[in-house]
Parts: sequence; C-alpha cells; structure tokens
Amino acid sequence: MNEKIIEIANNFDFKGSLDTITENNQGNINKTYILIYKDKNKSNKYLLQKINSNVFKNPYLVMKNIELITNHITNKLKKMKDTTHKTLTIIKTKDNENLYTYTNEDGEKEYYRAYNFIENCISYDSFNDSKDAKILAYQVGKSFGFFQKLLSDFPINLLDETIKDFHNTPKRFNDLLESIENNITKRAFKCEKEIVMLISKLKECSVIMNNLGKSIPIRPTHNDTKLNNILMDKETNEGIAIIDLDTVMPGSILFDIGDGIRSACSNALEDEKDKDKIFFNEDLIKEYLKGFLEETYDILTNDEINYMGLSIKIITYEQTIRFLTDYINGDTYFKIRYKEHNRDRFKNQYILLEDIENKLDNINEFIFKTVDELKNK
Ligand code: ADP
Ligand code: GN1
Ligand code: MG
Repeated sequence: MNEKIIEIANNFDFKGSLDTITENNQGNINKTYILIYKDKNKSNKYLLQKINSNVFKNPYLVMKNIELITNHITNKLKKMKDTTHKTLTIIKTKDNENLYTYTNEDGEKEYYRAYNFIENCISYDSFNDSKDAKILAYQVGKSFGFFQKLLSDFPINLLDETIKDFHNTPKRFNDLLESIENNITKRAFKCEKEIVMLISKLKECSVIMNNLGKSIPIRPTHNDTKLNNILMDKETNEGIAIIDLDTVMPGSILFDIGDGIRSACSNALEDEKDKDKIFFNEDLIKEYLKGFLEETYDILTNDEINYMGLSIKIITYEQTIRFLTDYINGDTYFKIRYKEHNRDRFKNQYILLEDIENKLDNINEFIFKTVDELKNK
C-alpha cells in the first residue's frame, strides 16, 4: 500500500484498521483515494482527497464554505424528513480539524480532507451508452434544481469566493488573449481558426456577467455541475447527492444550469476521439430542463428564464476557452492523461459550441412553454 497515504490517513478519525486504498480518477482537479477500514465484522469506506492548491489557493476557505453548506443541507433535509437525499459529511482529523497539512519531501505543504463514502451510487461521465439516458437526464436536472432550492435561503454573505472570477466569461477571454500573447508552448499557432471564431462570439457570451447582480440575482451556486459531480442511485436512478462542493460560491443559477447541460447532454465524453459522436442530444436537454425547472420555476427571475437557453452556449464557450488557454499555457491547470489531451478537449467543446447555436431556438421555445405550464398548473 501507498506508505505516504497510510501516514496521512492515520491522522484522520477513521474507524477500524486500514485495509485497502484505491484511486478514483474521475475528477480533473483533486487527487482522490478510496479507503476501506475493517472494523470488527463490518467495513467502513472513506474518501480521502488531496486538494489541488494550485487551483484552490486557500484550502481553509474551501473547507469553511463546505462545512457551512453541508450543515445547511443536512438541517434542511432533516426538517423535510427527507431520507433519500444526502450530502457530503466531513470526517475531521484526530485534532478536530477539517484539513490535515502534510509537508512533502520538497518542503511544500499538501492539504488533505476526508468524507464519508456515499454507498450504492454511481457517478456517470456520460449517459451516451445508457438505455436510461432520458430518465437519468431528468433526474440530474431535478437534483441540481433541488440543490438550488435547498440553498435558496442560505445567507450568501457567509460564502467566500474560493476561486475569483470563476465564471467571469470576459475575464476568461482576456486570460486566453494573455496566453496567446505569451505563447510559451508555440501551440497558439495550431488553434487560429477557433481563436478567430471565439473572438466573434465574445459579446453575446458576456451577457450573464453584464447582468449579474442586476436582472440576474447573485445566489449561492455550485459552479461545477459536471455530470460526475452527482451521485446517482444505482438501482432507482435518482440523484442522491451533489458532491465536489469546492466551488460553491456566490454566482448565477445560469452557471449551474449551463454547465450541467453542457456536461450531461452532450452525446460524448469531453475527450471523445470520434468527432461524429460530438453533438448535443436535444431530447436529453429537454429532460434535464424539465427536471430543473420543476424544482426552480417559482424562484427564477424573468432574465434567468430568458437567458437559460443562452447559458448553455455561454458555458460551452467558456469551457472551450478554458481548455484552449490551458493547452496554450502548457497544461498547468487541468489534469491531463496524455500529451494532447487539452487539444482534444477544446476542439470537442468548440464542436459543441457550434452545435448548440443551431438548437437554441427550439430549446428556448421549450423553456418558455415549460415555465408557462408549470406556472399555470
Ligand atoms: P475533483 O474535484 O477532482 O473532480 P471530486 O470531489 O469530484 O474531485 O471527486 C472525484 C470523484 O470521486 C467523483 O466524481 C465521484 O465519482 C467520487 N466521489 C467523490 N466524493 C465522493 C463521496 N463522498 N462518496 C462516493 N464517491 C465520491
Ligand atoms: C473541472 O473537478 P472537476 O473534474 O469536477 C473544473 C470544472 C470544469 C471541468 C471540465 C475547479 O471539474 O470547472 O468544467 O473540470 N473544476 C475546477 O472537465 O476548475
Ligand atoms: Mg469532480
């Protein structure tokens, strides 16, 4: 077993004796280990994570936000007598802290935290192979909508901004320009076509930021509503827990719906090699929206409804920029699993961006119709 992880795990208040350590490679940011402890004749499963401190500059603030949010959700679920849904449960260190700090052989600090492992669930990277794709899309939309509803009375001033300007699309665009100017990897030369097209779409894709705090309210939002950040019940297909709460911050509900659909309703993985497979599945988008709107229609403002369809385009645009910027910068942000990984990722997002443009009219029509029906029910 991994000696370093054993040493780190020994500092947490885990019950029993450590039996196995495996890695989960689904996320693009943190390093995730699954630990099984044997305790008399039962076993306890935990999740141990090394927080990526290149991405999260202040892990203490991240944990403070998560503690507040998970306490709020736990209390609300209790009040509602809801025993189906769950949230993350922080396992403290033996010194009763939310984080364990480990100093590595280079003298650098590494930050670790632990959660209870939520059992009998699955987190999908894509629905493309599932016969239940439509049901799953509906359930994911409903779960992220329910999450918004649970947080709708959370005092937003308590939340810190753990990554500044996370969904500030025009700022992301400026970061891209900076990376092109520096062009340290010389990769910008390979991406000219997409760069030119991205410039032409900037104005339309700045709409959420231009209206945030005005006609678009600032709410507690998840900000990383990727499909594998929800745990679904293996048997019932219901959404059980929204996880990966590192980016819960003040933001717009449009970031959550836009990113959720970008991720769940694409027909392929973010790094799919077969370009013919890359498109948005309109049926899945409608199911997702249906689930989300059923939970949220009565808290949404007019502009949140008006810009909901566009938010899918905006977040896909932003994600194209983020992968492209990281590619040009030499892969310093997202974990890559092979050399040109970020190139595949940004090219695929770009294909999705063009695809959603052709589908937006239908999607907007569906949103307005569904909201109308829900309001007149
Ligand atoms: P990252 O920030 O790197 O995306 P996540 O917090 O999303 O890391 O965790 C990576 C993966 O680990 C998730 O996609 C999910 O499959 C699994 N996971 C995370 N937390 C839990 C948990 N409490 N119970 C069960 N599985 C979990
Ligand atoms: C990262 O952590 P993970 O894998 O759930 C990223 C998201 C991106 C996503 C793209 C903190 O999500 O913003 O949309 O990769 N998270 C952070 O795959 O940057
Ligand atoms: Mg994740």
